[in-house]
Amino acid sequence: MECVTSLLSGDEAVAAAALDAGVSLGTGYPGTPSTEILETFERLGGRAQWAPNEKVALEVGIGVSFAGARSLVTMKHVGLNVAADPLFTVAYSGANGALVIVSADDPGMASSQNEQDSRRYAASAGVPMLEPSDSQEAYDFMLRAIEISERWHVPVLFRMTTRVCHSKTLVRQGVTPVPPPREANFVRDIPTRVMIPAYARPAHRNMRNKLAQMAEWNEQEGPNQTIAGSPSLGIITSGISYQFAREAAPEASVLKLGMTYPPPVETMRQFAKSVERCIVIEDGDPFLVEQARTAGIAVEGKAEMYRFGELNVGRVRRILAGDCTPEAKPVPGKPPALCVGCPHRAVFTTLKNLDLIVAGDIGCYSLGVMPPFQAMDSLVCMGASIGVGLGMRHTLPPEQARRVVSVIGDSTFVHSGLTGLVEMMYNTPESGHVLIILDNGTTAMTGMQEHPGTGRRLDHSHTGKLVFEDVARAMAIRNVHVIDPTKDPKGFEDLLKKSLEIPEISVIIARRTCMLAARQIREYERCDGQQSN
Ligand SMILES: Cc1ncc(C[n+]2csc(CCOP(=O)(O)OP(=O)(O)O)c2C)c(N)n1
Ligand code: SF4
Repeated sequence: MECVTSLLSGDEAVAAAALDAGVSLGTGYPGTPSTEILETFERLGGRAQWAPNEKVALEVGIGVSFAGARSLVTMKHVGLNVAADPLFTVAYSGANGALVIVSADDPGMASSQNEQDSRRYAASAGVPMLEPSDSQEAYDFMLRAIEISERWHVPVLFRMTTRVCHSKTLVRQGVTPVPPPREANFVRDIPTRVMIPAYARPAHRNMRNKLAQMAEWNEQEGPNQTIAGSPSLGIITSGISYQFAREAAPEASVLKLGMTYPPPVETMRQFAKSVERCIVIEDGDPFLVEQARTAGIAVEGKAEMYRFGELNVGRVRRILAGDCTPEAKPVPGKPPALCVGCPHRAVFTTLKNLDLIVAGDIGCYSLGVMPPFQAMDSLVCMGASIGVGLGMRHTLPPEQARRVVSVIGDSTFVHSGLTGLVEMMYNTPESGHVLIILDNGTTAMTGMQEHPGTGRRLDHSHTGKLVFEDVARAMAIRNVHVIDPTKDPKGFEDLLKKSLEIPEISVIIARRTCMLAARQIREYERCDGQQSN
């Protein structure tokens, strides 16, 4: 492989490493800040596809790995919750070809509904975790992750954070030779891959043994680095926090951990002993602090107030100084708003005018909560609008129950609304229920990705299409309507009122293409020779 140096974001570096390592299939579900990994992988010539959701993406990745080929699965941190079920069991069955799962965390919630720390999943599922701190490490560690996965036959978690995903640094490719991937080939191995209790019990023990071996390897050869400095201050850190710590205290001795689970406890102990004061600088949860203290290593951690939001150089200086005085409030930016001409506007105008109780969901349309609409009463996680709406319908007094509607985007409906619709059909509230699917023909919020409802693949080529009205009718739902609320606001209002009056379930598909995506979609359709809807 030729050596090249280029300026890459962390996401691009992961994609480049996956390509250089011969990853056979990249699969995932969009989510900021991870989305660009698969888009880049496809652009570079890799085989990449969007799954309906993260659970399916991981399951496909597991299948690729069981077939002996290399797979990359990408998602944002909350996606790991959706993929947690297969994750915890593939931790037992293990991988054959490399299985690397990127989970991109969003400390500070630039574009997320929570700031959970993916490192907890590594410890909880018993899966090794690597954490790059810049694009070069994103590239190098991805190659390491593939090596670890195939050496111990384990899935590997790869934690990135917003700044590592999106910042660009120089990356030198092609320096480390990568063992070539094996040909995909099915070899039967029932006790390893069929996790009935009889096989899962020894598999759990085997997984713990492998973790112990990996911990030992991490001590000796792991991607960790000690930077000698003043003996009076030692900093244990990982990921992007390393960059902040270096700038905040250039004189300090630093232990930068690249593999944070299983942690190299003895290396941490020796390092802590070598300095007068040892402090852990990490974003998110006090994960490394807890790992160190559990092993009896005396380290300082950050004060609780620094658990919230992203770290930066200034905040790290404050942590080092033990400064717990209130921080200056960031200058408020312009509040986000739906685009002028956005098709969601007509829907939220009607929801507000009718003063409905709106169980909402996640997407551009979450902005329906902002003025001038303020027409969203709940937002929990992708797909939750339907269940939450049904729960309210089941229990509110009848005059309130009849005002409840669930509102969900098209990509979100495919991701995790389908089973909610089954619940709606199966456990119908006495007053019925109304679901509005906002079909703007794209996954707008994360940058216009395709999904099964668009009928186009990740590379925008034509494929099978999930037709929402057909799905609803196939579930024996009688009241299924398709309308463009922007074109016919009065018709939409009348339809909604009528649907709320009857004690039955109704699905209203509010269909109009996202204004920003419309031109591009017309172009894809022209190429496909298809008719625009
Ligand atoms: C489990 C999970 N995966 C991914 C995301 C990131 N995300 C938030 S909403 C969304 C989809 C939005 O698309 P759609 O429902 O079509 O609404 P639109 O933005 O087009 O209005 C995605 C991918 C998330 N919040 N949670
Ligand atoms: S990107 Fe599209 S869906 Fe999102 S606010 Fe703008 S017009 Fe609406």
